[in-house]
Amino acid sequence: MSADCILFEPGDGVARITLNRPDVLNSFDKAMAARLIEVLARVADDGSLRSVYLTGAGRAFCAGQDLAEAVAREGRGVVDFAEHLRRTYNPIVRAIRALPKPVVCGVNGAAAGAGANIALACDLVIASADAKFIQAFINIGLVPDSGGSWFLPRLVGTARATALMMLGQPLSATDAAAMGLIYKVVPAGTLEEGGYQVARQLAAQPTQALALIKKLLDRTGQNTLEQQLELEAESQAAAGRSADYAEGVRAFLEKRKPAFAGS
Ligand code: T3D
Repeated sequence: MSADCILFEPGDGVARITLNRPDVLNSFDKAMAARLIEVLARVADDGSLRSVYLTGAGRAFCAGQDLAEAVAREGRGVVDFAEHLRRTYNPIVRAIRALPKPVVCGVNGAAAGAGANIALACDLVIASADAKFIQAFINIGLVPDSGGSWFLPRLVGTARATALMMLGQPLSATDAAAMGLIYKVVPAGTLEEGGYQVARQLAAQPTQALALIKKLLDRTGQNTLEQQLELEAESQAAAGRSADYAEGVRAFLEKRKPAFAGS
């Protein structure tokens, strides 16, 4: 497996992960999917890494499944799409959602198919003004995967999700932000300031509280108000036991900036 298909650059408490197959718009082959799963597991285990910045090399974020590899698979006569998803995209989406650290996706260009939905699985999506989002599956006779049919209706409502999934047309970053699909758009060429710097800021914030917020957001769609109130109570109890809470309050009373250690 070529390690270079995913660049992993830790620094400033941020795990910078770059999808790196620019010649094919960072589309996923089996090796890149496996390497991303491996790198996400490493980030989960490393307490010094307190946020993730996921982006793409070159002019695109990710064009989804490598269609040349998909055709080669068919040529070998073993086309088990379900098994392919279970071994590649599903573990990636699960790893992003289960990571107890915020994941910022810096969408630097086209995000299509599984590439679009892996972006939507991240906690904060920040896109360059020249980026676009495409539920490209229908254009080749497939259905959305990588959590798209779960994330899209929750983010933009059923009417818009239906149109995006059924029509398969590109959605500009500006329109994506306007309809609440992503957090925000930054001018082309400024993702480093607008995207990476957000990941850097998050890496200096109270990591445990951020992980608890992520869990609260993940549960809110399924929970009743009663259940969510109880989860908030339990989460606050956990946050209140953290060293970062003690530091936050001490810093406030001492009128200084808090230095959160992430513990
Ligand atoms: O198979 C399974 O197991 C099921 C899983 C499915 C998951 C999925 O993600 S299905 C969806 C797969 N993705 C797509 O259908 C998107 C295909 N790509 C595009 O529609 C366009 O490339 C874009 C809209 C993303 C960008 O268009 P554009 O005009 O900016 O670039 P381009 O010229 O189309 O692409 C540039 C190169 O990248 C080109 O190669 P070349 O001609 O320079 O040698 C193109 O073939 C290559 N490329 C782009 N996307 C893919 C790809 N090569 C392989 N797989 C791709 N997905």
